[in-house]
Amino acid sequence: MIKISRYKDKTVAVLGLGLSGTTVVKALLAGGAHVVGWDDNEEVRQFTSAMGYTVKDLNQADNWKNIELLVVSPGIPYLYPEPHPAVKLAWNFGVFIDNDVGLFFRADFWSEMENYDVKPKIIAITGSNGKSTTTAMINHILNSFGHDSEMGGNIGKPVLDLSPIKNGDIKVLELSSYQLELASVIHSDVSVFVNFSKDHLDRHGGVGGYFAAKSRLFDHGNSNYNIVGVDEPEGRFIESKLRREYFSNSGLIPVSVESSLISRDWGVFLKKNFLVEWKKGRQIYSIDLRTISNIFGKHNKQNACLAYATCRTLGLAPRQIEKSFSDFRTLPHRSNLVAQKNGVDFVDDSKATNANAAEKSLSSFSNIRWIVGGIHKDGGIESLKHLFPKIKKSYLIGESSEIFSKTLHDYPYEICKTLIEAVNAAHKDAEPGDTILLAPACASFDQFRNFQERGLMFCQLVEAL
Ligand code: UMA
Ligand code: ADP
Repeated sequence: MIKISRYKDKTVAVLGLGLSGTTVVKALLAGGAHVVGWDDNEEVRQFTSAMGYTVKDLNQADNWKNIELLVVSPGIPYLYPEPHPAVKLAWNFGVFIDNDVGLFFRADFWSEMENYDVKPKIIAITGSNGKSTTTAMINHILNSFGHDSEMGGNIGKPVLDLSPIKNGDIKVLELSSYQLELASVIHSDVSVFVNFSKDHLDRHGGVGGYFAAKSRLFDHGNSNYNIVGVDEPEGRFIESKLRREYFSNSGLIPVSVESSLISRDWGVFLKKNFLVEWKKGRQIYSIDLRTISNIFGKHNKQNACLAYATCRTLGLAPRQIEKSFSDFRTLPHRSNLVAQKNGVDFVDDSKATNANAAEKSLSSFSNIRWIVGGIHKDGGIESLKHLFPKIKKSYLIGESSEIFSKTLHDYPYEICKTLIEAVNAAHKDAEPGDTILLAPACASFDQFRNFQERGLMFCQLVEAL
């Protein structure tokens, strides 16, 4: 755990006591702060009550005396669709607001950098889809080179839960739009922009707000190196902005899986399934990604190109990066083949929580029986219409069933309501050669605690067939 000492003897309020909130409480208590905590869920308050913080309802103005700082959890609405009442009170009382990421970048070790022989490094990754996989790949490559590298952030380990920074450490941080929106300070040695598609629009007041939150990582002066996926206009906008601000290309590596970047000083791109590193008008190295089974689909090749480019800025050798790709293990619930029964493949892509992510797995398989639905995002599955002809049948679950049935109306579908019904129905219909694919294109919260629970239940149901 990373201790936060700058609030010693001061009172800090922590809103939301989930993974990040409880870690903030521990980090502040260890640093000698008085911590006032609140979660709107009573069960959570009871569950965490032994941690040593004082429970106070932060929705009540009377409870705001002497509070120096409010730390807000990423899942709590800050501005849109409606600011949380405690956030409004903090604004009214002029209380400084931050989150765990801002506290991480304000921790003591930043002022002690000159004491390290080998300066610790931070790599920060954001984007719409592929953040976790890219984060895990970078961390894997660094560890296989013998670096002391650790990953955290949105990937599931709160940043303050990482081990204290030591000489030569590398921390690889996945940062979501929720985290970037609010962090008081952000700076990294290498920043990575994976890609961009619409997500979380309700929380950011639309696509502009969502992009503004993500692009905070690329504010002038935040990073020494920037690795930017340029296959969407938003990536090209960031690339152009950085080039303009620095009057130089030296710290910038654009990455593409759609076009050859031979016009750039330095670029990494995909050409006929080969990863190509291009620098100063010549090819430096290439890797045949067809031979690496864990890097399947164009989306994973995009993640591999970004991870490769990131590691090159740290001076790692191309041949060694290539070698470590081959023993990279994909994270659970990201297009994993979980079983093969009677010639039918079962694939768990529970992490496909939006249409863009689901598109990648629908494109990667054939003879698909698609389990889809939950809490749908803006635009639903309209953008996937071009893939409907290749889907044998869709099995609709969750809140979105009715609206998705309208989008799918000319194609075979069945409303199943629950995951259990969907797995059973798809299994009953399936023929050898089919793939039963859970790629919901939706958030899970109508029926599950999170995407992990949804994915685990799918695996259990499949095992029991
Ligand atoms: N709560 C309130 N009031 C509210 C809303 C929530 O009190 O109005 C409370 C809940 O009762 C709950 C707590 O807040 O007890 C939950 O806080 P949280 O939603 O911020 O969740 P954490 O457990 O702290 O997990 C967060 C991230 N969650 C979200 O951003 C929603 C995790 O990302 C992250 O792994 C973790 O911090 C560690 O950094 C998850 C996620 O879904 C995986 N991220 C989104 C995504 O990837 O799309 C952005
Ligand atoms: P994130 O952390 O951004 O949600 P993950 O690596 O966890 O990303 O992958 C989430 C889902 O998105 C996976 O289920 C996969 O199908 C899809 N995906 C992975 N990488 C990419 C990518 N580069 N582009 C688009 N979709 C991707």
